[in-house]
Amino acid sequence: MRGVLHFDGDGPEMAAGKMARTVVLIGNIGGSLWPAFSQWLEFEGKGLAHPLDAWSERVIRPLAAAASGEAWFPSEKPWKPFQQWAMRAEGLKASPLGILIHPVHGLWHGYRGAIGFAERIGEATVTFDRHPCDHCRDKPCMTACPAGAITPAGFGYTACRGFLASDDGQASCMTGGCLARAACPVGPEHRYPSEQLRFHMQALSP
Ligand code: B12
Repeated sequence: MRGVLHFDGDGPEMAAGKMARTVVLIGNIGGSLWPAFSQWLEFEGKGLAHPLDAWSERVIRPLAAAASGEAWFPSEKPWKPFQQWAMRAEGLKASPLGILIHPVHGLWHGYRGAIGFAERIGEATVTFDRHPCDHCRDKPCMTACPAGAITPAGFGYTACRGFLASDDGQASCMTGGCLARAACPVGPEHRYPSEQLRFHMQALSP
C-alpha cells in the first residue's frame, strides 16, 4: 500500500454510479515486485502483450473484491490520474523527467493499481514536504540522456523512442535502463535490478 486519499463529493466515479470517498494506492518500491513477478512471468505470463498489467490485475482484483472495493489500473483507459493521486496521498512532486520523485525511494517506484471505496475508510497517509529536486544543484538527470530527450520543457517521447530503436540506444539505455533515471542521486539503493530495468525499457521501446 502506497497511500490513502479521501474525497468529499469530488471522487472518481465507481460502477453503479457511486462516487469513491477513499482511494488506496498500491505500488512497488524499488525491486520489491520483481522476484514474485519474474517468477510468474517465466511460468504463466510468457507471450502476454502486457504481462505486468496482467500480473497486477491478478494480484489486486481479488484484494479489491475481498475488501468490497473497486480495482483500477494505471494503463486502463480512460486513464485515472494516478500521479495526481500520488501527489496528494504521498506529498510527491514531479521530477524533471515527468515521473514523481520520492524523498526516500527516488525515481525507483511505480503504481500498479488502486482500490476505490464508496465509504471513507482509513487514515489519510503522511505526506512529505521536502522535494529532493528543489535541493539538487547539479540536476544530473537533465544532461544524462544521450537522446537529448530531457529538456526544461519535459520528457520528449519521440526523441527517446527514436534513440532506443538505434544501435547505440539498444547497446546503452535498452540494455542498462534509462540513463537519465539512473543519474538521479536520490535513493540509489532502491534502484531496480538489471532485468527489471530492461523489462521497463522494452515496454517503452517502439
Ligand atoms: C501515457 C503514459 C506515458 C506516456 C507519456 C506520454 C505523455 N506525454 O503523456 C509514455 C509512454 C511516454 C510514458 C513513459 C513513461 N512512463 Co508513463 N504513464 C502514462 C500513463 C499510462 C498515463 C498518463 C496520463 O495521461 N494520465 C492521465 C492524467 C489525467 O493523470 P495525471 O495524474 O493528472 O497525469 C499526470 C501525467 O500525465 C503527467 N505527465 C505529463 N506528461 C508526462 C510525461 C511522462 C513521461 C510522465 C511519466 C508523466 C507525464 O502530468 C500529469 C499531471 O500530473 C500513466 C498512468 C496513469 N494512469 O496516469 C503512466 C505513468 C505516469 N508512467 C510512469 C512511468 C514510470 C513511465 C516510464 C518511466 C516507464 C518506463 N518504461 O521507463 C516512462 C518515462 C520515461 C522517462 N524517462 O521519464 C509511471 C510514473 C510513476 C511515477 N513514479 O511517477 C505511471 C504513473 C505508471 C505507473 N504504473 O506507475 N508514460
